[in-house]
Amino acid sequence: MRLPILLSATAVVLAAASPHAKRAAIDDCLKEAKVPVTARNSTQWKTDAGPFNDRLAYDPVAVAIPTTVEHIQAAVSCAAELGVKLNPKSGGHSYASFGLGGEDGHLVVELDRMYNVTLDPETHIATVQPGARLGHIATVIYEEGKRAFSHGTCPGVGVGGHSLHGGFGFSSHTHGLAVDWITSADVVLANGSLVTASETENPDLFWALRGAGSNFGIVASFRFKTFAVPQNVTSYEINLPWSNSTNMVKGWGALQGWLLNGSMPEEMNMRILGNGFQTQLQGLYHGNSSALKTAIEPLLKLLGAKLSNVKDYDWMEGFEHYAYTNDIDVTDPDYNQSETFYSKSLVTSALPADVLKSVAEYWIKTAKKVTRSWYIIIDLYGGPNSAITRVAPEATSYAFRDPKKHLFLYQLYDRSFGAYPDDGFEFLDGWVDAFTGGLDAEQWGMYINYADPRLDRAEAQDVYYRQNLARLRQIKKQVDPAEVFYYPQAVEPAEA
Ligand code: ABL
Repeated sequence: MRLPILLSATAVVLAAASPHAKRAAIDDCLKEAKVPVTARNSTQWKTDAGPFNDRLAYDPVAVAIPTTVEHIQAAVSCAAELGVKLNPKSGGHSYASFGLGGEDGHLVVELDRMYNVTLDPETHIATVQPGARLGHIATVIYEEGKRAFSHGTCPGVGVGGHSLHGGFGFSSHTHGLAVDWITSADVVLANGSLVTASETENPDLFWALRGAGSNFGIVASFRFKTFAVPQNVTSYEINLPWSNSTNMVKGWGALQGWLLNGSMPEEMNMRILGNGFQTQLQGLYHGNSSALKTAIEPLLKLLGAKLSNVKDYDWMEGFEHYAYTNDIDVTDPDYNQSETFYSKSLVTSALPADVLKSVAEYWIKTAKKVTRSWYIIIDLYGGPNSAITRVAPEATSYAFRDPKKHLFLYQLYDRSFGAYPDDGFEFLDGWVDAFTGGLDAEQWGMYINYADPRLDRAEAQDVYYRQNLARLRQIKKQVDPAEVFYYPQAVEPAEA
């Protein structure tokens, strides 16, 4: 194994070298170490080096396609030695293309050939390779043992980014974030070594991985606890009569009060979905439709609204419902979904009346007039019965666990068909300002799984990690002082 080299002679020379020389040096190193790579200009290169967000295409210096842990270690050692920045790419769904480095010239470690998932029949622990996609994991653990974990709605998203930065989905109010189910991980560090991280082994690293993982190493193997799938789940919708800002303020205020006073049962998972055509609640109840109907009745009264589209499902049908596809078990290395968009996120406390008003007015007066394909998702994230905020705020580096401060999670998403317009950004910027303008910094943050690449590095670190940033920077200094794992919003090592 190679020792950590902070700034080797080669690295110094290469830092100033032309992209072409850098490429040749990395190619040679990977070849010598027998790490499989994707040939530049091949069809496969287009898939492996292609972004999920077509707005943000980058040109990697090389793409390694490891099939073993040793390949991952060797790729990391090459990057460290040559002073090339490196990023793991699990499913490749980063909104900011951080799996590609978020800029040109990085070594991409494309993990999607490593997607094996096994379930221990006794402990119900799933061992998961780092390039497994959420739909594949869900399928295997369901088929082998009727088990589940907190996956999101998109089956093609990779386990790495999803679970190392939080991992929210339609199980999270009931069972918490994906990050909460990790029991241990084998991690390749910047010096090429392989270590185990758990509560008892390398606990600082384990803490850092569970919220800010992409900054600290490449997980080569995850171990997840799993939960028994509920026998039934029920999907449902509630159309909201929020066509003007007065109704919206009133309805949203009532919904927020209902969430805050503990009326949302643990089994319920729910979000507001708003777009150019409709505003509705959508949910997945972990239980059957008759139990749902009883549990939701008080809310319907409060909102003066009706249940619609109620569907009884088994667990995997519930996944398919919100994935809008039956194609859940995704393992194909040619998988290459993409779209063109700008997205922003928020996590906020309960909204004071003046903030509700400015947000609702922006929604009605500005958003409704934007003709691109935008949507806003507002997850009913916290509240007294949420499994997410039951975990102690300091237990993991994931920053948003305070029952008093973290009530809603938001994804704002503006998609264009064709190039995204230069004057498009102000739309979501303005909407986010309508929230944050009336909140204190401690009442809001942002979620890196919906990364906004237009934040500068200092601001990004602050809003993603808040009170946990100082400790993350200390750990970064210990395990990756030369910033081998780097992207434009990566955690900076603490100063000496
Ligand atoms: C996410 O993180 C959301 O959870 C999904 O709901 C979202 O999917 C994807 N990312 C987007 O990359 C979208 C669908 O693509 C849209 O067709 C749909 O209108 C929207 O969700 C809201 O349901």
